[in-house]
Amino acid sequence: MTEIRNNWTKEEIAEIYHSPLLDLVYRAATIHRENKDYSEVQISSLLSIKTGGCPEDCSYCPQAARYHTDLEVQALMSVEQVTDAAKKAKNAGASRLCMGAAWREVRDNRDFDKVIEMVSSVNALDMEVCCTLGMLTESQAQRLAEAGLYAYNHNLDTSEEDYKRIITTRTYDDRLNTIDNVRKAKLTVCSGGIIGLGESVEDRISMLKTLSTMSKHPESVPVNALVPVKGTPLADQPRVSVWEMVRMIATARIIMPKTVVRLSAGRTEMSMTDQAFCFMAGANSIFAGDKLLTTPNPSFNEDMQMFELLGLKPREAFKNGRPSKEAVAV
Ligand code: SAM
Ligand code: DTB
Ligand code: SF4
Repeated sequence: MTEIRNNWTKEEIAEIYHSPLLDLVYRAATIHRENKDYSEVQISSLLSIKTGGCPEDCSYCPQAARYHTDLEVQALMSVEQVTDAAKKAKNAGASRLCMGAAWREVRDNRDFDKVIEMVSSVNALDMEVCCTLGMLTESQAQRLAEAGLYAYNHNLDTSEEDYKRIITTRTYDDRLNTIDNVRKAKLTVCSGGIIGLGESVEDRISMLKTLSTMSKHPESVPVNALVPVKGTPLADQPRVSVWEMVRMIATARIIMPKTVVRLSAGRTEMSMTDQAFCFMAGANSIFAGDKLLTTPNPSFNEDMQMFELLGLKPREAFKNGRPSKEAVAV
C-alpha cells in the first residue's frame, strides 16, 4: 500500500516529474490502480453565479474588470436559477456542482446570505456542493460548512516564487490563509493550479511541493491548462502540450495518492486519446458541461461517449461519506 507522505522535497518531486514519460505514467497508473475505484471519474459541473467585474488582476482571467475581454458581466444569480441549473447538471450525470463568483473576497452582506441559501438548496439535491468565491475568513468558512458546503476551491495557480508575475493584488500567503480557514471549518479542500502561464518547470514542481507538504493533502487538485483569452495579458501564450498535462497529473497522483486529481480547463483542445492518457496517468475527475465558468468545454454527450469508450464510470456523490453536522459545528 502506498504511504501518504507530507515531507516531499523539490528534488524528489523533480526526479519523478522528469522520469521517462512511459515510466512515469506506468508508476502513476500502478499507484492509481491500488485504489479499488480507479475506473470511477468524478463529474463536477461549474456554474458562474456572478460573472466578471472582478477587482483582482490575475493575468490569465477573463473576469478581471481591468482587462478588455468580450465578457458579459452578470450580477449574482437568483437561488431559483442556481437550483434549476443544479438539477440539470445532476440529471446529466454530475455529482458535484461548483459555484464560482468573480469576487476578490467574501463580504458579510446580503449577497453572501444568498450564496448560503444556494448552498443549502443544492445540498438538498444530494449533490456535493463546492464554492469558489475568493478569500474567506474562518467564520465565513464555518457558515458555509453549516449550510452544507462540501468543498471549497481556492487555487494556488503557480509557485510562490512566480506568484507576483501573475497576480499583484494579493499574496501567496493570502491564498494559504484562506485554505487554512477552510480546513479549520472541516470543509474539504480543492486546490491546484494552471500550467501554460509562462512558468518554468521548477515553478510547477514548487507548486506541487506546496500542495503535497500541506499537513493534510487537498482532497482534490485541479490541473488546468491555461485557456488564453483575448484581452488578458496572457492571451498570446502558446497552448501547453498534452505531455506536460500528463506529467503534472502523473506527478500529482504519485505524490498525493489518495487525492482526486482533476483534468480541468483545456479539454476542448485535447483529443480523446490525449484525455485517455491523462486518465491512465491518474486523473479521476473532470469538469463537465458545455461551459467552464466563461469559456467553452466539451458537452456532456461527448464526455459520456468518451466514458463509454474508455470504460469509465461517473462517481456517485459523497463516496467518502457526508460530513456530519457535528463534525462541522465545532
Ligand atoms: N475569484 C475566485 C478566485 O480567484 O479564487 C474564484 C473564481 S476563479 C475564476 C477560479 C480559478 O479559475 C482560478 O483560480 C484559476 O485557477 C482558474 N482560471 C481562471 N481563468 C482561467 C483560464 N483562463 N485558464 C485556466 N484556468 C483559469
Ligand atoms: C478550477 O481549477 N478550474 C475551474 C474551477 N476550478 C473554478 C475554473 C476554470 C476557468 C477557466 C476559464 C473560464 O472558463 O473562465
Ligand atoms: Fe477575480 Fe478570481 Fe478571476 Fe482572479 S481568478 S480575476 S480573483 S475571478
